[in-house]
Amino acid sequence: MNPIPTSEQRPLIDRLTRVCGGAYTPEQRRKFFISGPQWAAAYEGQALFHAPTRSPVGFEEVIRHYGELGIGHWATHDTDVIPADVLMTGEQDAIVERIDMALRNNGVACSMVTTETFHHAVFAGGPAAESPHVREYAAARLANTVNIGHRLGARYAVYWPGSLGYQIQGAVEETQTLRWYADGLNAACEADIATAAKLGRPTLKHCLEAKPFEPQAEILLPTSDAMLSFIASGLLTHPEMVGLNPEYLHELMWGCAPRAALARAILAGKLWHFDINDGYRLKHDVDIAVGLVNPLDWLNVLVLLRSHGYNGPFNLDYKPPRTTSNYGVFAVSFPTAVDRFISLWEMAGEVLEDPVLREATDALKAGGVVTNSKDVREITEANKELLTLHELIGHRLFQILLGLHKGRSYSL
Ligand code: 3MF
Ligand code: MG
Ligand code: MG
Repeated sequence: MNPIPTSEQRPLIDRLTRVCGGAYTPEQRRKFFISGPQWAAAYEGQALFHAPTRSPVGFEEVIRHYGELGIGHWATHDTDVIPADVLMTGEQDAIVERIDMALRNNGVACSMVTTETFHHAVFAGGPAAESPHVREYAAARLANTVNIGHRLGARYAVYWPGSLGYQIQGAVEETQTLRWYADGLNAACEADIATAAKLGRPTLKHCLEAKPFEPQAEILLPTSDAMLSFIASGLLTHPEMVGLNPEYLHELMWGCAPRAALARAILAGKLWHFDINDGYRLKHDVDIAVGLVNPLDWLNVLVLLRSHGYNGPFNLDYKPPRTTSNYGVFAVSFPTAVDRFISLWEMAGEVLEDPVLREATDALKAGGVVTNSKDVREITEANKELLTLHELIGHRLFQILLGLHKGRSYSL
């Protein structure tokens, strides 16, 4: 092939994307509670060892693209859209007005707001640092974000306490830090209750998001399970207002089965929000788009969520790779991520209806014939053949993932 001139590269991307087929329409995409974060679309490709590869993109452009693509919801950190030094000033109000206008003009709703308590130098010691001034400032930031959320019509607030931990052992007393962290959340809930009452709106759902490593060396609440125990610890004044925003990759990173973490959150009644992405076990937070690494696991995750009637947001918290251009972010990255998610969701529906899977699981639950329930040998023998169905179930899920249950199209 000859070298491709720059002017022909976008048409090539567009043509090959069309050839891939299988795209859903914006109207179909809008039927799902899918949210696109400001920070995902605006990510410029920078990291500790990486210079940016894309140019900055503001919220007006992101919201316009989301509207066109059929991503019906938008989420943001406070500082993604409001520079830290004008937060809580009149300038903030003017920006929030512009956001509201952009959302209305593009038929996009704000689903979630979140406070950045990990990036700015003021949070070098974390959001629950020793200094009472830092903690007071953090609490004011959380309350301010809650108010922005109400102003924009959000129903969720998310908290990723990224820097709640330490680099240097012994420098932080864990119980004290966790108490201080709870004070911040309590202040956010109190502010929410007051604002919601004033506006006649329901209070927000406050969702904690865990990540096992990064950006601190040691993390005080590294997993969704740790957060469940924190919610139940007695430190929160409104535990009923606080639930979870698990992130698929964050659970995978520590070696967990994400589906099992989600199951525990469902049993606790705390699965309220879900960050969807993909990546690898025991690696750093690569934030690859949903389904590109573990599609079979993702199918199983969505079967669990569909069968339990999960109706919260699916938040596209991934990072378009550094190799994707500004153009590619909206031409390829977001539409394909959304469409893989919807394909997997549809397949999860097929799994739940599939006659082979249904009969196999029913048979396993029926078990074999046992006459003496204390006879260990008889019980073992009675179920021995049936248990082969576990492997057959795996095969059938693979067939559904690849569409092979409808017949193979490749000719021998
Ligand atoms: C970091 C994350 C965060 C959180 C966000 C929401 C930058 O790994 O996943 O995204 O999702 O802060 O509160
Ligand atoms: Mg992540
Ligand atoms: Mg996340």
